[in-house]
Amino acid sequence: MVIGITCYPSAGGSGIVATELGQQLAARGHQVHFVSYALPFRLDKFQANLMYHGVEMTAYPLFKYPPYTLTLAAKMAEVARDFKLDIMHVHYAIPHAICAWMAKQLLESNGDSNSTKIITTLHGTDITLVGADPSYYDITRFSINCSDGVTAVSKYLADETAQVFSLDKEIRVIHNFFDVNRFRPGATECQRSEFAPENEFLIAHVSNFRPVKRIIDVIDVFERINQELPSRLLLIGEGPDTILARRQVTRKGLTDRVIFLGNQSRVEAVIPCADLFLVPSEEESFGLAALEALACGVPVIGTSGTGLSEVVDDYQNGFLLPVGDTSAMARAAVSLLKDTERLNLFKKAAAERARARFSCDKIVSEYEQFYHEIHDA
Ligand code: GMT
Repeated sequence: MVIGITCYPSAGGSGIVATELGQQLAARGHQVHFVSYALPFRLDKFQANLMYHGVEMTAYPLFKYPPYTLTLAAKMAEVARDFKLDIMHVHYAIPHAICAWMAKQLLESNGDSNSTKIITTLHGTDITLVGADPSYYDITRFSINCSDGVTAVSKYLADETAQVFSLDKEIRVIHNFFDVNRFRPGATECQRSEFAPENEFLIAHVSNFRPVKRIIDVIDVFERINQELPSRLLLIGEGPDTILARRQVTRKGLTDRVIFLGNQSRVEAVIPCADLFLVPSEEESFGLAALEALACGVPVIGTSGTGLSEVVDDYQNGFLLPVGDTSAMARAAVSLLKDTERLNLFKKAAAERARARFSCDKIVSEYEQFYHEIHDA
């Protein structure tokens, strides 16, 4: 098939999933066209069947906010027409779903062949935070309804979307996935001793440091663990709360215990070194970072009542606890780290369960199947 993919190119989960999906589809022989304002974060090497089309923006003094949405829609229409896209697959509803709809209107009005089908994948905050905001609500609902096919990365998110937007439309659940050749236990390119001495535990967290990730809770849980078991905290990623995190680490006197690595395009090179992974998010529609940690054989401590419950098997490869209950999270972490036999069982179960349920082979086939269903409908 000929597939267009639009996503945010920055280091967020939706962009990562979109990029890796495009790479996997291209490897299976499909022709894939990325359309975005920058080369996606993990699209860092040449691959046959894969092309990138940058969206240009023209600055003009009248534009307080340059209308990216319009230039994106125009570029999507151009790529759909020139390459005869079968599918235009947009990741993160806002504004990509409405841009795809505008692109189709444009094709139609120009009398161009218009058999391209729009598929929108909902990732989380496009529904739970941004889409549900009154200023975006109607247009988000409209753009979901106008898509030929809609997927959500978890059942939790599909249910939430149907409820928030009172939708009757089918939302296909297609979970996120990982590349089994890259994310696996022991696949590090660095020495664990670069981060922690032999007799200390290594705790890790990866995110875009947005308020929804509750970075202060990460530090709080770590401080409690470290009070009982000497440990180090590895923080990967960057975002608006990075400054907050740095201040908190200094305030708590933990600067020699916490390592800020910033954004890393290949977390799989580092994560297998860790003993435990923390995801105390307020909301998490799926938790791709948690899945990648599990795939590397690292158990996860996360929050219950979120999409993490479809990724982490409570009491088998991690623990899920109420949002904000940092003392319970720390207790669970300490008891697991103290019990070497159980910790090893959790590590083994983490990698095995992740591979059995979320391998790229399994999930990319689900996307292919959905593309065919929508295309042939
Ligand atoms: O807000 C974020 O965490 C970024 C966001 C994104 O779209 O980049 O992440 C969401 O999509 C990921 C990929 O599907 C999911 O794994 C994350 O759980 C989800 N984030 C939230 O729901 C907070």
